[in-house]
Amino acid sequence: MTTSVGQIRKINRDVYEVQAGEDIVLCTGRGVFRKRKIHPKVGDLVDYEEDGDNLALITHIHERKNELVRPPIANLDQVILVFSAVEPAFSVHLLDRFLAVIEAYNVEVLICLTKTDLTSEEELAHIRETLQYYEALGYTVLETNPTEPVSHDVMRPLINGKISVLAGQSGVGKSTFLNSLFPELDLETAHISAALGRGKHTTRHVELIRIYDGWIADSPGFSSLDFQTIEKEELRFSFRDFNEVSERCRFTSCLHLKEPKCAVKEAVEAGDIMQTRYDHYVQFMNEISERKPRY
Ligand SMILES: Nc1nc2c(ncn2[C@@H]2O[C@H](COP(=O)(O)OP(=O)(O)O)[C@@H](O)[C@H]2O)c(=O)[nH]1
Ligand SMILES: [Mg+2]
Ligand SMILES: [Zn+2]
Repeated sequence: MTTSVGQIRKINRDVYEVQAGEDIVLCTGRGVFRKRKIHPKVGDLVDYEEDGDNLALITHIHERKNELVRPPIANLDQVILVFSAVEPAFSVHLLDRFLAVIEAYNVEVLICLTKTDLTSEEELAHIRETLQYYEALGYTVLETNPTEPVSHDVMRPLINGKISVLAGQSGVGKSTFLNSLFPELDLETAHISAALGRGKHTTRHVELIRIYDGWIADSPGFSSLDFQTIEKEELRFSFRDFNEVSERCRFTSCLHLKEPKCAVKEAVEAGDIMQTRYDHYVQFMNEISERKPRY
């Protein structure tokens, strides 16, 4: 029996679709996985053995670079954060919340602004000004709507060679964005009223879709994040704009809260760090302080 290597792209109950070169091999997991509560995830690199007419058998899961719990994805390279200009309104609070958590995962971030066709020039100019601050921090920012999709020349290099996941509130236009690039995907899109209804999005189903030379998950379950697994010391490094400045704080362990001679607070006052960024940072720090211990 020969062992081959592939990557899980889709899971249907106990059957794993493993991509091996151009082929898709249907596999089951070793019985021992269940006993040891090992759950292969989409994105996992696996060893599998083929056995004639039977389903192939996954025998080993390679060490993961990282993993998300919800949605369950392993070896993620990039998160595409989708925000709509309106319906729902653009939220810089949610943007900071996503970024703070994602920075801890050490994956790339793309920020995508949708529904630019539904907003006034004035409102759009205001959102653009905010997003320019984030662009200056090194985040790539894109704008899209169905009549002005992002060009393939721009998207291709951002997707190639990576596993990406779309994240953002229901109704912001994640599926519409993918459809605008690849109409043949024909992903289901929803009106806001329906999209906000509970129950519809409780599905656990995650599938990696091949686009260009990369993989993307149009995730239903990644709309908000909490700080359950992040410590204050980590959150401190999740704000890119604070890092260099913080070298000038009086205390090397400064959390930029009540400490004296804090260079970050000085930079906020001088207008070099966005006030809302700092306010959100303090709020997230408080959430971590107040969270209940987990057992
Ligand atoms: N006018 C306009 N409508 C959009 C745009 N993006 C999404 N929509 C609409 O917003 C609703 C929700 O979009 P959908 O892609 O299902 O959002 P998802 O829940 O994030 O996947 C649908 O009715 C879409 O037609 C956009 O850029 N412009
Ligand atoms: Mg969708
Ligand atoms: Zn400080």
